[in-house]
Amino acid sequence: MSNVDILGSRPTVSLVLPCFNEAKNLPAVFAKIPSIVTEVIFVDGGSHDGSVEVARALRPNIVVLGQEAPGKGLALTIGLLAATSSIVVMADTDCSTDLDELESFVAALMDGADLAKGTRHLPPGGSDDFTRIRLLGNWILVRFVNLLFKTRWTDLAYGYAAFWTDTVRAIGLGEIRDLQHEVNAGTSRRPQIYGHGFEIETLMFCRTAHFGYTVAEVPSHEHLRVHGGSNLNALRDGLRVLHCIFQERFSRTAARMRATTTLADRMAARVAQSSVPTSPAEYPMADPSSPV
Ligand SMILES: Nc1nc2c(ncn2[C@@H]2O[C@H](COP(=O)(O)OP(=O)(O)O)[C@@H](O)[C@H]2O)c(=O)[nH]1
Ligand SMILES: [Mg+2]
Repeated sequence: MSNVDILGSRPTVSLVLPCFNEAKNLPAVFAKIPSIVTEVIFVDGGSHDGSVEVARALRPNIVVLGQEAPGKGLALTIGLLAATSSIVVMADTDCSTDLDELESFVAALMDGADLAKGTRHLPPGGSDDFTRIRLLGNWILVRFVNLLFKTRWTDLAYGYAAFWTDTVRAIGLGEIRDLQHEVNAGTSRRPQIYGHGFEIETLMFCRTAHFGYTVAEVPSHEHLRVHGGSNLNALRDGLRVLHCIFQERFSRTAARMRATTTLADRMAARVAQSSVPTSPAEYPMADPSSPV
């Protein structure tokens, strides 16, 4: 039975946009949000350039959430778990991920995948943003993953992807998100907690594959960010990704989580579609004066 049989031919789509100081990039990003998107969830990491006000002006019915501690990973877990549609797509707000491609991610889910992850290494995909170190690091990390998880992926740490919302809820992202309550917020821009940094894509993709779900790769072209600079440090964040790969493959927590439900249980949950989404009110906007 395909996902079209289960959920009909017109799924609802939420788009999650993590943002830290991207006010100048937002008009171009929002202009490309396709009409298939029914809900936009904007997770702000304490921007001090007016990003939230710009986002609200561009799309008045946007859902704006905040985060108590820094990190793209924390932002994505908050946003993905708040999605109320049957499909949720995540993309960046620096103009690097092209929202014109969004429907091809949705199509891959309708064709039977549980996760559609973007790849810059299958034609007509590509990247204008690969430095030598990023290219080499990504190449090595993909090979580690393919070896340990028996996958045949061509890309790893790329933040454009689409999930069935129940898949997001089944892979334990709530636990990752809630670790934020242990942190003393506001001390540095560097996320301290597992899953809260740029390793989040690796965590989600490896976990989805390890849990037995079907993962498809969708060719995607990564553009250069238009304004501002990257928040990623290739060496520091590359090491976090490497640690994450081993953690997801060998840790007892990962094994326990996999044992908790079977794939059949999780597919039944998709049919029931009865999960109650996290209330956005739980993640109010951070105090703009706090030095997140
Ligand atoms: N909410 C939130 N978004 C973030 C944070 N760090 C980065 N982002 C966003 O995540 C996306 C990717 O970050 P970027 O710095 O471009 O990393 P790169 O694409 O790997 O160079 C961008 O849209 C950023 O605005 C954060 O701590 N919180
Ligand atoms: Mg970027």
